[in-house]
Amino acid sequence: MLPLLLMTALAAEDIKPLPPIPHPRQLAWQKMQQYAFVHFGPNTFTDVEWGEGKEDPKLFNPTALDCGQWARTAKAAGLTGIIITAKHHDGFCLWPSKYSTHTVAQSLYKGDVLRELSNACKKEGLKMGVYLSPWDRNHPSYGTPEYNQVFANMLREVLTSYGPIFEVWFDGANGEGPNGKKQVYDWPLFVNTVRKYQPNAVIFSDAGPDIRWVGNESGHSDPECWSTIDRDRYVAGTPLYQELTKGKRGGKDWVPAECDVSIRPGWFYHKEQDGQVKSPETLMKLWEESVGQNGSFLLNVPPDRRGLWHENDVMALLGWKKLLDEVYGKPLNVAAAFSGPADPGDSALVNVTLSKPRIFDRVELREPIGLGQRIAGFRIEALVDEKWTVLSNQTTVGNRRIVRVPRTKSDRIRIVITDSLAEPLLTSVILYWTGR
Ligand code: FUL
Repeated sequence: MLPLLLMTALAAEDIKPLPPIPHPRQLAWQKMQQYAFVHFGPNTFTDVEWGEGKEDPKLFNPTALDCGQWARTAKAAGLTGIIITAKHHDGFCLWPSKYSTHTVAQSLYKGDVLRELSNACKKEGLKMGVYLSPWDRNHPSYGTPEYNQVFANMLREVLTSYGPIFEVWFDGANGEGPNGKKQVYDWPLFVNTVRKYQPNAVIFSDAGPDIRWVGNESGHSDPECWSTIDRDRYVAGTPLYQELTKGKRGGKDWVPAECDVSIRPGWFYHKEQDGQVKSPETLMKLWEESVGQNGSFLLNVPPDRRGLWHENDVMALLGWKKLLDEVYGKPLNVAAAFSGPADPGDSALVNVTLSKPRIFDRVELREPIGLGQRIAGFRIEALVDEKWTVLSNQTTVGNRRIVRVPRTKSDRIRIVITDSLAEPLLTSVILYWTGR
């Protein structure tokens, strides 16, 4: 076993990276951890999940739209950005696009929702992202080569008018348009358009290129979760999506996972789901299984017909933040508690010594992912009644890995690395008590 290196003991420039490694835009994105998704559009007013594109644009008529309310709540809940459905499958544009006649400009609400959101995010210090569905059930050119340029033009409008965009979310769905034809998407054109106008934005789809769908819409990755895949194996809308949950050990490309889920059963607001908002406890569990499993957490909170986040959703978000603060805001140790990189004779081991025995039930590990994802197997042990007891056997670490362990009281914990693609590196081992 190669020696385990503690980043506290070594300067990063002394360590050889293990390719592939993240691009700076991917590293910046990974730091955002949890952010909001907003599904909003004609579907909010027609009570469906997938509009047909034939809806009268006048139906879109929020009575009290306040993106500031979303942004203030998101900020208070610890979310770091908001990604909005600028255009869903029905083709309706939440901005007054010059390339469509199915937009806010034709609705009773005459404003520009993207402008409102951009101003609100700036005010609260949140980042803004956009979802644009290439599938368009309204646009007359959909299903012809001309549509690819229309979509690129729409992208350009959105990417040049509202300030920095941190993520562009491409939905993989590819159905029929108004003329009954499917579109052959020009992905290189779409990707180049984003790179040209927002080079710092990460591009999401089933197949990346920057970040990948996690293969489910339930908001979690797998305990074994690699930030690497072989990208050329996938296309947007891939039938191999189940592989995306774990990613691939030793994959050629750095394409980390984003875990999307809605706070309600639907992506869009439906009044009858007001009683089905996920509880703070559920949100906490999903956060642990996404951010705490080497992914990011994209939580959808759909505005209602007023154009506001519903009171029940706001309560759930703030309740979740309270739980996060109570537990993850109060680690039981600090990184300085490391006793050193090695015990003689078993070099792949980190000792954590606490000043006094503490009760804990979560152990968090972090790898310095800028140098590649390395650890492929580890064991968590604690000294209990003078015996080293195994609390958990796991595989990957990545950016953040939060491991649920049995309630344990101890002042000595050790991490034994059992498998690694290169010299294993850890920046932190942190203990928490959740009582759950
Ligand atoms: C899916 C879409 O079809 C849903 O309507 C929703 O937008 C979800 C996030 O992605 O592919």
